[in-house]
Amino acid sequence: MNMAWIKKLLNLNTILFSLLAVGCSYYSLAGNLPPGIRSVYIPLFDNETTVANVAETLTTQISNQISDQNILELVNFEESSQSLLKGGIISILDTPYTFNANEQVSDYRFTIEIEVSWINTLTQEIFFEKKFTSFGIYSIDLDPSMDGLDNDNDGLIDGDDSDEIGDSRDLAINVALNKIAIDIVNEILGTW
Ligand SMILES: [Ca+2]
Ligand SMILES: [Ca+2]
Repeated sequence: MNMAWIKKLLNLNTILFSLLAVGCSYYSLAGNLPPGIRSVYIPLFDNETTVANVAETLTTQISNQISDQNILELVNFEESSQSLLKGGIISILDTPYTFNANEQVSDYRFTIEIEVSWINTLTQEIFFEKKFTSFGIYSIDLDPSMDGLDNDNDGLIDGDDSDEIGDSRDLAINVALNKIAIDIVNEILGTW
């Protein structure tokens, strides 16, 4: 590698580092949450992609996680809620993941990126504003019950896992959305 390249790389690193630093100071809204945030209103997530129904499923999954974990009371109107959790789907991608012996794609990876903010409705203070990414793997030829993949990453494969049934892409989407809902709930808990 010649010096010019090394210099370029160093410059790139500096830029990346600065970006990260800016990102951190922007996102690091630590400090203590004002006490008394007990409720949340979650409007339907925006969908900037052309993939149908994902925003609805995502919003439901997040609401279910919050209610299952019993961390905040779900409220139907922003006016009567102490906080607002809103967001949107930025991108959805289906990309080749593994290839067979003939160099044809055998498994695809479904990737979703979303942006979420959690806001105090009274003061407009932003508790966090963050991007989340999640994915699920699916076979295009085989049913999830016989694709040799641990589709939902729970350690059980195919016939040993009663969850690995149905349309393989739908399953991958559900797995990805469920994972992202858990990440968001953890982020909310981490803010405390
Ligand atoms: Ca499994
Ligand atoms: Ca499977």
